[in-house]
Amino acid sequence: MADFDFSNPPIDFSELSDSSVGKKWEQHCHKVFYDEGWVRLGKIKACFARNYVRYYERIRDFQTQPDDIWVSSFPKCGTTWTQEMVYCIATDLDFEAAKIGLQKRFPYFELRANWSPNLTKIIADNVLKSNNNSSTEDENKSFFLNSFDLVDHLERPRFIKTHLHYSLLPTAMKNEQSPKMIYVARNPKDACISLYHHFCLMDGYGGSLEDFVDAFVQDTVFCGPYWTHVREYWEIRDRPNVLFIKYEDMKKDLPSVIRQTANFLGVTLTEEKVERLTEHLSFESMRKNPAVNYEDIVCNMRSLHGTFHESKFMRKGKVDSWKDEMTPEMVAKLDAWVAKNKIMGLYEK
Ligand code: PPS
Repeated sequence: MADFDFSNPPIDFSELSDSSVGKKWEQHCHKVFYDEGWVRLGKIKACFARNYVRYYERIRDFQTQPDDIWVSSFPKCGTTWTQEMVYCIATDLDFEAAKIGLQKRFPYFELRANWSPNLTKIIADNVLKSNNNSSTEDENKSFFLNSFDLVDHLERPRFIKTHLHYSLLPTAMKNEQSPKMIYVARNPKDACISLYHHFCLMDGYGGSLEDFVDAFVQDTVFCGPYWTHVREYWEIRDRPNVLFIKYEDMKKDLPSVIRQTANFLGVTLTEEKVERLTEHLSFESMRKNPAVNYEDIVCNMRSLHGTFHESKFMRKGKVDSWKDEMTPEMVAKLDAWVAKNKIMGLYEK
């Protein structure tokens, strides 16, 4: 992989640093995490770390199993919440099994492609070796080092998380006979503020919120463009193997979304179980649950980038938290961008 030929890539890509906002984004990203810089991939110009080009074919040709269950989302849109809901429903509320870290029982498929070979080496040499607790080490090793291998070797049914745009998914995920997939969407302003804090906390992003909003509306953030991401899944929402849900609906009426998801997965839940699961999935409960709150991973990430950002993975867990921090100028930029791109029927009537 280290001698990969970028002059003859399996997918077209261009440099993110070709635009001034893209260049600024790269400057604010921590060099330990993004030493190879960023690219725009394919026709949709998806914004990823350069390492994705190396893994493009491995992702495209990935073999699915008919009973796989995938959860997909633009980052920070309720992925973890949805994963835990799906896992608990599919296992008929096996809370004992759910004590294992979510990253192990429901791994992040393309994580390996996020991190450059250099970062993977640093993690292998430092983070994992310095972990005294050997069970944590076992649990985290494959998660950190090779997500594709981890997913390949999961027991069936496999639970798989992805942030890939629909058009970048494995070919085997792209038809009505593909495994079941639940997509969770969140309004773009909350996704933006949550991703900003995530990038500062986990990846040592050094820009201001203002810089981040500029990058977000110009689609030069991790996993951008936001609208293409949501639109591609919105267009396939009626396929029998796809369920499209919204973070805001989970906040408003979680029991209903639990029932809808159970129905989609072909599981019958008693009302008592719906109630127990609603409690298990409450923000307060998930915030203190070490199997899903990622506090161990935050700790590892902090030790890598060495900066301290006052936040948590389970940060606010509410709708419209952008109102707490965004200035009228930032909101105006986002509103103009929303007006240009909005998807009728999703957040707009
Ligand atoms: S990631 O890194 O992309 O997988 O992040 P993701 O899980 O998609 O999104 C994290 C945000 O979801 C919030 N969250 C919840 N909100 C309400 N209830 C529950 N149970 C819950 N679990 C996670 C989490 O707090 C992040 O949102 P913000 O707005 O940052 O708080």
